Amino acid sequence: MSKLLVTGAAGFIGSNFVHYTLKNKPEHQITVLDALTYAGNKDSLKSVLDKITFVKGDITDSQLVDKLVSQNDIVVHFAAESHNDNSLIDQWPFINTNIIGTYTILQAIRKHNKRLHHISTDEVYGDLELDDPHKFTESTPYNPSSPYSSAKASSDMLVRAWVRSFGIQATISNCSNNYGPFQHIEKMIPRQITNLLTGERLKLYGAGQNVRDWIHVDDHNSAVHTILEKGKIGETYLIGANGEKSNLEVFNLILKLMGKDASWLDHVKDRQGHDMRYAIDSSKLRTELGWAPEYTNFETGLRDTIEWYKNNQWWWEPLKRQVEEKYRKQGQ
Ligand code: NAD
Ligand code: TDX
Repeated sequence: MSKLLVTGAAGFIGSNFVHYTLKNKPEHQITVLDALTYAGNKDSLKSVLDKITFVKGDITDSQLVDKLVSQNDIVVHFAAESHNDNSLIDQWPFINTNIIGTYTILQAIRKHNKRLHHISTDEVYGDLELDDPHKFTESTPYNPSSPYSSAKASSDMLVRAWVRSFGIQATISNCSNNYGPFQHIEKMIPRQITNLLTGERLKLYGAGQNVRDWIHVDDHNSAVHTILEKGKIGETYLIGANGEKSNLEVFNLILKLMGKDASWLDHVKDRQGHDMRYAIDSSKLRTELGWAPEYTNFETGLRDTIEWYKNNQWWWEPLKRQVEEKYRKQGQ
């Protein structure tokens, strides 16, 4: 049994991590630390609030972080500003949360000699050409493109430096694009599903050739547990499920699964500095730690996700008008 402090667990992946852990690893005790920013929603944990401790607070609050870290065994650090489009408009929250917040956690981990698992992204590696035969590996040089990914890259560098200089017990994982329930409707897949559910058309950036490497959120979280149990301190593990798809392919699949034709698709303004392609080689995690994904059929996972948004309108509907208003102002 371990006492887990999970940061950012009112968000998409963190809330799924809590549900996954309670179901599959019930021996752990969970405390959540989340600032409930625009991206956090306590309702994502509504069904399990009696089984966890929920603390509303900021990861840059050093006194609070120090206290919570001292009371727990392991910190699983999901909290971040996570949306690339937002990082092109206002950079400070990304610098503050992703860099200063991670620094604050590192200082507490160091002081109390606790274990940290730092959640990061494949975007730290920059992007690949569409015809590049290589995928990202743990030794690919960092080359982030956006304010979001450069702030995440900075946080990874801090973790590595604290391991090397101060010997803290930390691991890092860099995962590809997640999909599944409880994802904020600003993100590509839930935005398109909820557009169709509210009679709006799909909004594809540019020509839609950009490729993302999709993984179901439960597979990301099973990999995080594998690293917590078997990962080697100081190591980085890439998490991916061989799910490369162009955005246009994903949009066409959403149209098909929701019974609409191509007239429901709009091409809108492209993202500034838009990364072309991400692709993960997760051999290290698979061969050294024995992990494998369970959701190997993207269409099935996407169909389940569509069903979830259909059945949980209460969760996303209050946000929809405001999110679309923001995109409309950006020409997207
Ligand atoms: P999200 O935006 O859905 O959730 C982020 C959560 O962090 C929210 O609940 C928010 O309230 C909280 N938070 C933000 N700033 C905070 C602060 N200063 N103090 C405390 N809490 C704060 O993000 P997500 O998509 O669940 O991503 C979680 C993590 O996984 C991030 O570190 C992200 O970089 C990483 N990641 C995401 C993906 C993806 O596809 N979504 C892929 C790879 C890695
Ligand atoms: O309406 C849209 N139309 C569209 O074509 C939106 C919101 C996005 N897109 C495109 C941009 C990207 O090529 O879809 C792709 C995916 O976009 P996002 O959902 O914004 O994700 P991305 O920028 O790839 O980043 C995500 O995966 C890596 C997460 O938001 C990050 O937190 C994670 O690190």
